[in-house]
Amino acid sequence: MMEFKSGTVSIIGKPNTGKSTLINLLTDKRISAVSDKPNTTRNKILGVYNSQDSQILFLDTPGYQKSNKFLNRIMVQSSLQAISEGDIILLLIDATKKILPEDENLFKKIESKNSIVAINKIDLIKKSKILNLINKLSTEYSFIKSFIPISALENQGIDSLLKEINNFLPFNEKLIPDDIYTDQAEKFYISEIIREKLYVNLFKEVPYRTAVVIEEMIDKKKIIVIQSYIIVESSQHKQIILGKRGSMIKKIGLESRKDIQDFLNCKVYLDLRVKIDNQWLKTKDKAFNYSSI
Ligand SMILES: Nc1nc2c(ncn2[C@@H]2O[C@H](COP(=O)(O)OP(=O)(O)OP(=O)(O)O)[C@@H](O)[C@H]2O)c(=O)[nH]1
Ligand SMILES: [Mg+2]
Repeated sequence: MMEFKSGTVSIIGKPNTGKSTLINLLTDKRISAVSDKPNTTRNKILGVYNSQDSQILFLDTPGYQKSNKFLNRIMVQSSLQAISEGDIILLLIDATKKILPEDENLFKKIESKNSIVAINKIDLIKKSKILNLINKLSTEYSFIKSFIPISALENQGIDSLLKEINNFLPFNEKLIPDDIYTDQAEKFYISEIIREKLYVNLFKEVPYRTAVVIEEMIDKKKIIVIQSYIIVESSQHKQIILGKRGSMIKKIGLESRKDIQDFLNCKVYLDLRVKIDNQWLKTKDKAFNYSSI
């Protein structure tokens, strides 16, 4: 019999490189919010991949970007923590973007680990460009174990990626039972679904200045009633989220309810309200409380 392997793989990278898209694909679940806006993910999020001979605990992380704001500092901290927790580091790079001098910082952070680089979004560029990029990076960062071209959106290169991860996984027992695919409370994932809809539907700075709180979930046998709040800083932002005659909150509520129902596999009544708290991004404790798990 083949020996079982298991371990933790931390997915890190700059904002918008496709980390959450990849973890959702790998775990076959919609566990992490995805949007076309950078800095969508705010927390370290676990998703479990099970196969016959391995179990991989993937950690999705907030895009790595230095900033002095409370919220961004909390986000960077959780990325750094994920680097220290990973048996393997999977650094995601967006194939369509230039590698900048400041990116070296991120490579430096993973130099002492078993690190693999996945070049994502290859569906958007020419093969020759991908090869050039791999040549350049492998010369510059020779400590990287391998470079794998992938498309998380179109499910390309994922088998090669899993094979490469498997090479570096330690021989180990199963870490968690098969039916558990995450370590977070349901409430957290439900708040992530609503946050995703805010990012997808709202523009400019508005989604960045919101948080979502799930106050209560009541199981009424045939339906789950969820009481939730979108926290905003100002009445202007509240108006934007409500939209003309409530049309925007209605859209966000409908889209969220559909995904929450799929997630919980149960009918849901979603009570979604907007609450103003003009201090939430200005107070360290509040930014932490509304954003941490
Ligand atoms: N064309 C293409 N788009 C992709 C691919 N992977 C992700 N995207 C898109 O890239 C955008 C960002 O994806 P996310 O998964 O939210 O990226 P992220 O790295 O988690 O971003 P943050 O949480 O903000 O750090 C979304 O619009 C995705 O649909 C890919 O392989 N190809
Ligand atoms: Mg993300």
